[in-house]
Amino acid sequence: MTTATPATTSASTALYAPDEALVRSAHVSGREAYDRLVAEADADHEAYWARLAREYLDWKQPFTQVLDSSQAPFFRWFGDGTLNASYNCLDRNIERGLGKKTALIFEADDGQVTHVSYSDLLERVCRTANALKSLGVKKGDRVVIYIAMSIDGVVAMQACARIGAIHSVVFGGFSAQALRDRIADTGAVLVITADQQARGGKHLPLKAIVDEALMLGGCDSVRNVLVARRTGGAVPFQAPRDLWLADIVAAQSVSCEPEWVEAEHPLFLLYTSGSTGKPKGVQHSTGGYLLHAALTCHWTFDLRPEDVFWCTADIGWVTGHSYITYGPLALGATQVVFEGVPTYPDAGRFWKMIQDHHVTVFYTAPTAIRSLIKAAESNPAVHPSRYDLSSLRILGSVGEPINPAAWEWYHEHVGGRRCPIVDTFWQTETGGHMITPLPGVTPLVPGSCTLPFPGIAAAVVDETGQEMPWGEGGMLVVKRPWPSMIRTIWNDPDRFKKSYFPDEFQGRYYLAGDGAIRDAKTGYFTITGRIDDVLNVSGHRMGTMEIESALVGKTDLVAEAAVVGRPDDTTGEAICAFVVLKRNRPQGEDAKKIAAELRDWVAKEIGPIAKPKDIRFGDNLPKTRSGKIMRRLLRSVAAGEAIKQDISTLENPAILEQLGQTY
Ligand code: 6R9
Repeated sequence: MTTATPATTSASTALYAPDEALVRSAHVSGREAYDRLVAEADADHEAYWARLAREYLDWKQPFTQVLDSSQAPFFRWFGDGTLNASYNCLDRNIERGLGKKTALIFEADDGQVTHVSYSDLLERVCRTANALKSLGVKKGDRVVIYIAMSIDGVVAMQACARIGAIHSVVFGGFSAQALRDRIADTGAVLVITADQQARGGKHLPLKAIVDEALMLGGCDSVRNVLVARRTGGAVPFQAPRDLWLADIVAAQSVSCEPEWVEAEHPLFLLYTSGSTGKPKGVQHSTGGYLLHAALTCHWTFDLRPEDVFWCTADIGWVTGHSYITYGPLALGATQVVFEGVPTYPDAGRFWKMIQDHHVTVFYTAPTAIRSLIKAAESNPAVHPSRYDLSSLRILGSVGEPINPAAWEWYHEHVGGRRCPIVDTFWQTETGGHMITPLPGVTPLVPGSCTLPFPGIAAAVVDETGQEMPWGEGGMLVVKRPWPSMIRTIWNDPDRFKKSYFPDEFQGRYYLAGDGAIRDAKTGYFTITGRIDDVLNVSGHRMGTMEIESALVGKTDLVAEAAVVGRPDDTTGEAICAFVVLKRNRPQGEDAKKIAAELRDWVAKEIGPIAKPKDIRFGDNLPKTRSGKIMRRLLRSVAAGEAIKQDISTLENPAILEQLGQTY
C-alpha cells in the first residue's frame, strides 16, 4: 500500500500514456485532433467558438455577432442571440427522446436513493418556476438559494434560469452574517432554503440561519422565503413571508414557457474570496457560460450517453454549478447527486456509492482523496480494494493542486491503473475548465494539469506581460477572451477591472491570481499556488483579509490579527492566525480557552470552514519600522521553518520567538 506524503505542488516526471482504445474512441481522439482544434482556434478564434456555440446549444434567436470587444474588458459573446439555459438542459433532451432517461440519482445522507427522469425533472422545474412567478419574481430579479445538496437545490437553480431570474447560491456552511452580506449585496427578492440539512447523521439548521441573516439588517429587498421540507424538524415560521415550497408548488401547472433571454443575460452570481475586501459576486452570462459547461463536460470527461457521472462538489461552489446543475444536464447525462459526507457512515461511502450506482466518471477534490487515503490506511475495511470499482473509466480532480503521492494512490487504488485522471485547473471566474488533460489525448504527469483546453490562450508571464521561457515560473494569464469568462463583479465594475485586467498588462490579459510554471520539455503547466493573499483550504477559497476582519471584529478581546496559510498534509493549506489581545498575552490553559472562543467567533462570522487551525498569541506582530506587518516572516513561523529571510528591517525581532511558541 502506498503511503500519503505531505502535499507538495511540484509535479513528478512520470508520464502515463493514454490507453489506445480510449484514444480511438474519445470525443477528442488523439494528439493530432487536439492540435487541429488548437490550430482552428488560433486561426480564427471567433469562428471556432461560434461553431461550437451552434453545435452545443439550441438558440431561440440565432446569434450573428460573436465577440464584441468594444467595451473591453467587459467582453460580450453571442450578443444578439437569445436562448434559455433550462430549455437547453431539459426540454431539448426530452425532444430528443430522453424523457424517461434518469437525469439524477439522488442519494440521501441516510442512503435512501431517488431516481429522477428528465421528464420528472422538467415538471418539477416548471412547477417551481411558476411558483416563483406567482410570487412576482421576474426576469433579472435575484434569488438567493441557501440549501444543502438536494434535488430541490438543482430544481431551484434551473427554475430561476427558466424565468430569467439570477440565482446566487450560498454554500450551506456559511454563517448568518456571511449569508446576510450576500443577500444584501445581490438585493435578492426571495430566498429559497430548507428546514434543515442532514449531514453525517446530524441535522443542522438552515431556515433558522436565514431568519437570523434577515434580522441582521440590510435585507429589506427580500419579500418571501420558500422553505423545502427536508428533515421535518421544527423550524421558526413567519407567515405570510415564509411559505412551504411543497404547498405553493402543488398548486402550479407542470408547464412553463421558458423566458428567452439574451446570451449576455446574467445566469448567476456566485460569491468568492479575493485578496482584499469582501467576497465578490462573480457574474456569469447565459450563453457563453452554458457553452463552456457543456463543452468541457463533453471533452474533458469524454461523457457518453451510457455514462453515470458523479461530481462530488456542492452546488454552493462553482464546480457544482458547472458540473452538476448545468454541464451534465445540457448533455442529457445521468448523474449522481449526493447529500452526505465521504466519511459517513464510514470512509468507504464514496467507494460503495461508485459500486452501487455503477459510476463511470468520478470527479472529486484532492482533499477528499487525501483524507480517504488516511482512513484506508488505518482501517482496511474502507480501502477502495474492498469494493467493485470496475465500472470506472475516467477520474477527475479539482479545486487545488493534487500532490503526486495522492495522484498515484487515486490512479492505482481507485482507477485500477486503467482510468486516466483529468487534473482540471479552473476558477469560479473562468466558468469551466481552463487547463486540463483530455482522456484520449494527453499523456499524464502526476501533479500537472498539463495543457490548455482547446481555445484557451493560457500563458505564463512576468510582471510586464512578457512570456516566460519554459522551465521558469511566472504568473498565469489568459491572453484572449473566452465565452465563459466572468463578466463583471456585481455592483463593482472597477474592482473587476483592477482584479482581473490590471494596467500592467494594458488591460489585455486576464490575470488568474495563480503562479505557474511550464515544463521545460513538454510545456505542461503546473500550478504553483496563489500569488495573492487567497488561501486554499480543502479546496475552498478563503481571503486572509476576511478572516482578519472577523477576528478584529471581536472588539472586546482582539487588538490586532494577521492570518497566513501554512502547508497541511490533508487540507492542502491550513489557516494560521497571529493574534494580539487587548489584555496580556495568554499562556497554557488560558490560551487554549481563548483560542477556542476565537475559533467559534470566526465560525459565527463566516462559517466553520474559516476557523483557524492554529492560533498563536503575541504581545505584538512582526512589523517594519513603517508599521507594515511582515507576512512573509509569519508564513515561515506558521510553517515552523527556520527564519532565513532578512530581518534587518524588523522593528521587534524578539516577537518571532514568542509567536513560534505553542501552548
Ligand atoms: C474550480 C475551483 C480556484 C483556485 C485557483 C487555484 C485552485 C483549482 C486547481 C487549482 C491547482 C488544480 N485550483 N483547481 N490549483 N490545480 N487543478 O476550484 O474554483 O473555488 O474559484 O478556486 O483553486 O488556486 O485559482 P475556485
